[in-house]
Amino acid sequence: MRESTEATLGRLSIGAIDRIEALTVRLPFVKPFTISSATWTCKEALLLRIDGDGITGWGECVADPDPYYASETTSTAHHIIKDFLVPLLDPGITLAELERRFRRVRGHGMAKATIENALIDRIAKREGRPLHELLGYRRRPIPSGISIGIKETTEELIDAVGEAVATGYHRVKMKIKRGRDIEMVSAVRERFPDLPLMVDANGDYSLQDAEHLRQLDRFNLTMIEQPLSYSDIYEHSILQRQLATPLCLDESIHDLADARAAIALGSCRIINIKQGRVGGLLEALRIADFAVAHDVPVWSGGMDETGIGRAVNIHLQTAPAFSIPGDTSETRLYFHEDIVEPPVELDERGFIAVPRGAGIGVRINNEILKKVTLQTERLR
Ligand code: OSB
Ligand code: MG
Repeated sequence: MRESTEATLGRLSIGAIDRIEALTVRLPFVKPFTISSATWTCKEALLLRIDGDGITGWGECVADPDPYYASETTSTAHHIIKDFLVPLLDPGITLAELERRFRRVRGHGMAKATIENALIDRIAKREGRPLHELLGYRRRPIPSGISIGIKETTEELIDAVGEAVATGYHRVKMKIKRGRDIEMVSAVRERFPDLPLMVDANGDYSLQDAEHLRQLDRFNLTMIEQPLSYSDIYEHSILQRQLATPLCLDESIHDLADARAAIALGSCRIINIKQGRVGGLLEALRIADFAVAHDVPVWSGGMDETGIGRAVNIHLQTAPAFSIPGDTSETRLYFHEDIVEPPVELDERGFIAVPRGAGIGVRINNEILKKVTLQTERLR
């Protein structure tokens, strides 16, 4: 993050806090989503609502109910938020002070991001400014990419890719795993020779698979995301030296220190930044600026968020450092009905318009929210 941005944001006061509420919601997916380590049929998420001076801020935790993508879960996030992070919130402290206090809590970036997001939404609404403007960036159309899960058959996969291309997505990511890789990538590449295409293994391979993974080099992929373990940085540096295709790290990057280590070791040539994974918007911007200064481009990943988290990711991508289309796709791919309005839609050229309202700039549909809420708990 530019020093001026860091200072400006750091000085903002979190303001009044009258009430904090945690909600657990469950939204059925339009279709199941499969990665190498999990299949999800619905989005179960922890939401945080922070009220103060009549202004409401919303934050969405990107953790899943299970630890199959990351070690944090909705339950661990709820625990950490309720018992360790909320007690650190004093009205009127600055965002810089908030981050300083949060550092005592080791890890739990997803839990921290939930609170940070809700507070920043509330601050932006208080100032009557859209989130991207508060972060210091101008509106721009956001190019959209799509992440396609592992399919039962090659035909299903080709259909999904074809639909994505017809809709206008700027690049397609396909999930792979051991035994469901070369053949499927080959089929997609043959059918779509010029498509910007990448793969994401969610850590399914080991270094012993290096020779096997080298076969991917012939498909002109823009990158291979997280081929090795969710926690590894070192072995990716060995693998990267054996592959022509750029590696991209997702799971392994929890904060700026991880990004520095990965870049210094040559573990990746691209980074997938999920603000909800790295502790929030401020750390995401620090990683983005550090990476870009070291010639490592970044893009914004997604966690199948509801419209709350999706809106945050859209605002973040106005930062010029985000130079590659992200995993922010149209709402209709995930949900029949979402808890916010309006839904994310692509224009005829495959771009997303940044919401214009104050804060995250989308409205909560209370009727739908009520319908999908499993549990509500007052934390303050
Ligand atoms: O690895 O990027 C990933 C979804 C859930 C968990 C992990 C990942 C993903 C995606 C989908 O790829 C991103 C999205 O469409 O929001
Ligand atoms: Mg990924």
